[in-house]
Amino acid sequence: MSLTTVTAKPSPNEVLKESCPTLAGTIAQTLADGQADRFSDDDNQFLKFHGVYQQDDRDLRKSGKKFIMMIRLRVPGGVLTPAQYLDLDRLMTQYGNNTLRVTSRQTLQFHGVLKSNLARTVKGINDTLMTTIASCGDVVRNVTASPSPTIDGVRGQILDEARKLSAALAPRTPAYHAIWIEGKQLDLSDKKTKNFTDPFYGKTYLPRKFKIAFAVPPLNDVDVLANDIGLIAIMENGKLVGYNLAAGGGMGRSHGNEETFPRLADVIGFLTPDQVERTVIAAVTIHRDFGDRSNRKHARLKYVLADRGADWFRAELERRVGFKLAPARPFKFTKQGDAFGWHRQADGNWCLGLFVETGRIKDTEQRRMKTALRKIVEQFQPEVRLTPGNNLLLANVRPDQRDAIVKTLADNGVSVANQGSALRCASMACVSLPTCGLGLAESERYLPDLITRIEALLAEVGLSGEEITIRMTGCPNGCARPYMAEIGFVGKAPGKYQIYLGGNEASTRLNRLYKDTVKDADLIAELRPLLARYAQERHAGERFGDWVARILWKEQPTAAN
Ligand code: SRM
Ligand code: SF4
Repeated sequence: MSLTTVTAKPSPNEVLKESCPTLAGTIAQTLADGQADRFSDDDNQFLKFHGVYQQDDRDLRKSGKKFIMMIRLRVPGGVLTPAQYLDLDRLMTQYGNNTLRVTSRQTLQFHGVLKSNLARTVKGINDTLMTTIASCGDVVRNVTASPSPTIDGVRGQILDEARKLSAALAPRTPAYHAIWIEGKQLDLSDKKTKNFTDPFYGKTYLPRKFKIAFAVPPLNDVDVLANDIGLIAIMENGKLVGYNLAAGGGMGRSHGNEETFPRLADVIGFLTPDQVERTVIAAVTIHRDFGDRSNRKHARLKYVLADRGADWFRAELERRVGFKLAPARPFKFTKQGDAFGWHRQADGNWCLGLFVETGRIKDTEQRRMKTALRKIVEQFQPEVRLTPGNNLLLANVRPDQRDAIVKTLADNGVSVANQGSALRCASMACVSLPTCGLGLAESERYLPDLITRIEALLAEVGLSGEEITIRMTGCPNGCARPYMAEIGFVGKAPGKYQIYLGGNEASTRLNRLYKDTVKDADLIAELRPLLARYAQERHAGERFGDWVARILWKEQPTAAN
């Protein structure tokens, strides 16, 4: 792929952003129009920067499109106060589809909000001192950070850094406040507002989204190398001395387009804590200035790195910050994923890790997770921490509250001692149908049953209780980061998936395509011989993904169709 030239024709999104740098579009007018059940296509693009996606329920398409809104919050580091959680639970019950979706970037989504309820829902979110701005759109998205408060005080420091960066990189448009908080159109009689240009992002914002994550080795619970910028904490004698900066990671690809691919971030160098903000902001400006503005499929920072190289990136970054980056310090990740059950915090309180299957907080007949969480948060006031594995932690629980919390969960069908098999608890699925407009195959609604069948298969081949990371997405965009999993299923068409194999436990290795199109009914038959061989041939303690890399990749270096 050639480097982008400045003469290339800008994509339609670039032209649209430049036409209205306030991002106001005609959102306020459409909100005020009681007859309109939807926003225009242009406003749909602007709405994303406000944290809103216009969708339709794909299950109901046969009887005509029924427009609904998805609202995504911006929650750097995924930490909610008890009062915020309760407000969100109330808003979602009143205006959403009665579920809250924990996302793979540590925030929450409301689905199914009608246009007529959109303004009051977003206002309600702001009233609880949260925001939706820049949770979507061509800007820096929700900054993720290792959610566990249990290990040491360092994570508090890192959370502060994530919040600071998130605030520094938030867009400054006055339109958000006018539309959602004051509930009116942007006043363009003011010259400054009329000629608004974002002081950092400029008139056209970024060429594409931009993602930042903080990780604390040895735990890679944020999948740090899948981000545009990763900050890997370096500790010496129990103290945080700085971060290794990694750049150019990302997952998204498109079927049939070999020029799109998942990529691991390159480790570029070491930063002291006081250098972080300036350097990350400079890295975002490299994306802003060198990202491809003519082809959105080639517009992520990973393609700048892939096309120009990590050495070019380091030199450009050093030129922009005005100092040389120190060499990266040694670090090692050994594990990804979330810690379930009870863990003691450094301050003597406790933290409870809860598995939220496919990230959906809801009530079913057997498991009333939503009800249990509301009761617990009302009564015991724990902090709620969202994880990038779509799960959650209840933090700052006093020792004397533990038993009552366990009982409330049990009364509502959620067992703390037995939250699910190791296989299930390590699984992730993206949203896909019925709300995601890009989904080609089922994901969230399909994976739980498939896991049940894989559990049975593991028992059949003598691997009961084995942990294998399995991630499914309904399309190749990679929202559940399937290309990092030991087994990744990627939707190809309705009822058909690609199978990827060979990620590792630390989430530092991309998997590879194993089969290109497999019918859902045939997935177990495809896995059976592989898992049977793995059971026979593995070394002591060897994970499935490592066996795949050691044996299968040598036998089958390229993908079969
Ligand atoms: Fe994503 C688009 C859901 C994390 C890569 N993603 C979408 C949209 C908004 C579909 C759309 O554009 O119309 C999905 C909304 C579905 C719905 O109904 O809710 C959607 N993405 C999600 C979430 C909710 C999946 C989940 O199961 O949790 C995650 C929300 C994260 C957040 O809170 O900000 C989510 N998306 C990711 C990740 C994982 C990550 O960031 O760690 C990725 C891969 C990493 C990356 O960015 O490379 C990801 N989403 C994409 C892409 C492909 C981008 C690319 O570079 O090609 C798209 C499509 C696009 O942007 O055009 C996309
Ligand atoms: Fe939608 Fe594809 Fe993302 Fe799944 S991976 S939520 S199907 S865009």
